[in-house]
Amino acid sequence: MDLEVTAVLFINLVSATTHTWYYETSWVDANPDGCQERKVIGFNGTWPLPNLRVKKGDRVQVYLTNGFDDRNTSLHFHGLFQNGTNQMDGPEMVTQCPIPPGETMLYNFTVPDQAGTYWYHSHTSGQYGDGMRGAFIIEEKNQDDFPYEYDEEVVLTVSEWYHDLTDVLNPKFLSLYNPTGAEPIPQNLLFNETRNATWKVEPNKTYFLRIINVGRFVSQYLYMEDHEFEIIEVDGVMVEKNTTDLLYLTVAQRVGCLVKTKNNTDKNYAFMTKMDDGMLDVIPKDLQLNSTNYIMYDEDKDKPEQYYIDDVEDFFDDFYLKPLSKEELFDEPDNVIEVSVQMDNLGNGINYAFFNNLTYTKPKVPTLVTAMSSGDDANDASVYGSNVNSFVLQKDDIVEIRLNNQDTGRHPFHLHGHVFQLIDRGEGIPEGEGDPVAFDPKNHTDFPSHPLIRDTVYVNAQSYIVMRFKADNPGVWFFHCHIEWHLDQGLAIVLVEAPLEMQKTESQHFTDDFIRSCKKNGMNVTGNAAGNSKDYLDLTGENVQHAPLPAGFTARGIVALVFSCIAAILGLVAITIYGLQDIKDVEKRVARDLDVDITDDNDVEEIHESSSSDAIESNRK
Ligand SMILES: *[C@@H]1O[C@H](CO)[C@@H](O)[C@H](O)[C@H]1NC(C)=O
Ligand SMILES: *[C@@H]1O[C@H](CO)[C@@H](O)[C@H](O)[C@H]1NC(C)=O
Ligand SMILES: *[C@@H]1O[C@H](CO)[C@@H](O)[C@H](O)[C@H]1NC(C)=O
Ligand SMILES: *[C@@H]1O[C@H](CO)[C@@H](O)[C@H](O)[C@H]1NC(C)=O
Ligand SMILES: *[C@@H]1O[C@H](CO)[C@@H](O)[C@H](O)[C@H]1NC(C)=O
Ligand SMILES: *[C@@H]1O[C@H](CO)[C@@H](O)[C@H](O)[C@H]1NC(C)=O
Ligand SMILES: *[C@@H]1O[C@H](CO)[C@@H](O)[C@H](O)[C@H]1NC(C)=O
Ligand SMILES: *[C@@H]1O[C@H](CO)[C@@H](O)[C@H](O)[C@H]1NC(C)=O
Ligand SMILES: *[C@@H]1O[C@H](CO)[C@@H](O)[C@H](O)[C@H]1NC(C)=O
Ligand SMILES: *[C@@H]1O[C@H](CO)[C@@H](O)[C@H](O)[C@H]1NC(C)=O
Ligand SMILES: *[C@@H]1O[C@H](CO)[C@@H](O)[C@H](O)[C@H]1NC(C)=O
Ligand SMILES: *[C@@H]1O[C@H](CO)[C@@H](O)[C@H](O)[C@H]1NC(C)=O
Ligand SMILES: [Cu+2]
Repeated sequence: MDLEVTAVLFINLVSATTHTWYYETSWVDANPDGCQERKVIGFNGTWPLPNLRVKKGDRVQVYLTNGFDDRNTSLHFHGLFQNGTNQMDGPEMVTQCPIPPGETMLYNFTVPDQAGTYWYHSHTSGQYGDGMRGAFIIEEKNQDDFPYEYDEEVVLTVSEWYHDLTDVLNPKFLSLYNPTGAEPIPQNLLFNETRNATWKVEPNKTYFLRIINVGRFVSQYLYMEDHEFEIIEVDGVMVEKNTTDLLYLTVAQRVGCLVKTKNNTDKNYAFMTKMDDGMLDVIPKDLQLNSTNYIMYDEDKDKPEQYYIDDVEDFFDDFYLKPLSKEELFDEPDNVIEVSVQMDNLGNGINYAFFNNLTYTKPKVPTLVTAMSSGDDANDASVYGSNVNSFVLQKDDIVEIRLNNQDTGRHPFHLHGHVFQLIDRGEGIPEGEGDPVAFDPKNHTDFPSHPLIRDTVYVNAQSYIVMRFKADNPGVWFFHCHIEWHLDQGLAIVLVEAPLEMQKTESQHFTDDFIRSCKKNGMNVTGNAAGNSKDYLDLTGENVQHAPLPAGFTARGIVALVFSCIAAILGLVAITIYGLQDIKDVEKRVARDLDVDITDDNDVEEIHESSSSDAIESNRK
């Protein structure tokens, strides 16, 4: 299926391959869970997308053509450093303008110092949840450099799956009628983009299993009947072997494990995946949380039944993994970024996610454009806008991020362009069992001398994580919750690292493709967050978040109000996002009753905040 154009270059006896791939996005019909056919995003009319494979040091050239006629796209290579090629990182409005319909963008970069299990996905709202995702594997240049022995390598992606498209789910989710921010409930779990899957194995072998959670929401537990996982890699970082029978993988995390097969083919075994149902706001009766797949030794023998374990809460805690690099704990930080996470409603009634009271709001030009064009002002965080939540870092600073989670859910955070040391992680405090606990720099357990290193970590409910990294990769790097719903709610900050270094570096200057995408979007390739390139300190006209709720008005108040309105109209007693099938119509009718100005195309973003909050106020009187 891959038409790969390969050129081998010999430079001073060092060989590096250039891989060139051409892909065009399009809608494809698929039925991955065997329960419902739907549209998914394919490349060149095919889905699932290919697993891409390169070697350390190789050059990658992916020509991505936007084959849609009504929407933008983008492509992110998750976990890659993009050292010197920040514009190839992918997130739209952070490091590039979105690729408009009909346009092509060349993603052109090398992978000089990374090897391991990575993946690629669209960084345009919701698209990867609609299937635009695949594995990206970087092998060692010489197999001898790989620190463990194995017989065969196997890639395995897991994810949760929805029968509805993002186009249907997102407007319901980010809606005045979903004031608690309940995330859509998935219908199934996928295993290698299908269900009831078979992994054919041979006896007496050691497999290197590269597992990637390519989902958009739920973490998964993985466990096998009578087989163990020997963890050797997390997120591209090799670690000392540690054995477990129960893995926990948040979305975007990867784990590389050795799995030793039995010495006979007497029977087949179950390979289970289970949703972290603690993340679901409601659990529909017919939702299967456990999913059975098959480790197949002999196809003539019976398929295994579901395999049960006592307790999933006792999963392997990655905090204790020891990187083989033996990298020591970084010194005391030069720069401490302290952020707290909350979810709350703004004046339009919609539930947003906040870092330090700011919900990420896209600037008018990509933040990288501002960093490259603002000269010395690039060191002044204000040019990136008051609602982008940017932090400027200086070259080679040791940076510490202290993240205090005031929300009652667990969240997986990802930093682009780096791996980081996870130096502390507090225990979770379940909802109703106490107040959130923040990291206390004056009173904490000793940091590990050789901490865990990876690119995606979870923070527990109402608790904290502390991370350190060295700012040795000039660029604009997104730091965000990898739950796509939460990113759409604005759970992101932007780190602007050594912008003056970037301005001086030839390879960071924009390619023709980059400039063309911006022009086609009507965006300049200079300017501050407001698009102003005359006075970078003048942010007049920048995008900002909606006004706060009127004083004294709470989410609970909105729930009561909205539910009673809906109940009044439809005669329903209770309603959850799951089952809100006819929201489009309901919305219009409720809006009319509330006297909310809702546009005909039903775009909730276009509700005028003044009129909607006025409407709420007047209804309360
Ligand atoms: C994808 O389609 C384009 C034309 O749209 C073609 O040039 C390219 O070779 C195809 N790529 C693959 C991998 O088949
Ligand atoms: C998996 O098994 C379930 C239950 O038997 C069935 O409904 C579904 O269609 C199967 N899916 C696939 C992809 O085989
Ligand atoms: C990719 O980037 C390299 C390094 O800048 C450059 O030499 C090469 O020409 C680029 N590839 C294409 C197809 O433009
Ligand atoms: C998953 O799919 C990939 C690509 O089709 C395949 O190479 C791999 O063997 C599959 N993994 C398992 C565990 O079956
Ligand atoms: C096969 O494995 C079992 C369990 O590990 C062991 O007890 C047995 O001795 C092994 N048999 C052979 C022939 O190696
Ligand atoms: C597995 O290896 C053991 C020990 O080498 C051998 O006795 C046994 O026959 C092998 N099993 C199979 C199914 O090949
Ligand atoms: C799902 O798996 C867990 C752990 O094995 C088990 O306790 C539970 O009963 C299973 N649920 C169903 C519906 O099979
Ligand atoms: C393995 O993990 C356990 C905790 O799960 C930890 O106590 C131990 O130090 C780890 N050992 C290695 C070598 O990673
Ligand atoms: C966020 O807002 C609350 C309430 O207005 C205030 O107490 C807190 O200091 C603010 N936090 C930050 C980091 O600005
Ligand atoms: C330090 O933290 C521990 C455990 O979190 C707590 O029990 C103790 O009261 C704290 N001590 C001070 C002085 O805050
Ligand atoms: C980026 O490259 C520079 C040198 O070219 C190196 O010092 C630095 O460690 C690299 N950063 C990362 C994150 O790989
Ligand atoms: C682009 O820049 C020009 C000149 O600074 C300005 O007149 C124009 O309004 C800008 N366009 C946008 C879309 O910001
Ligand atoms: Cu989250």
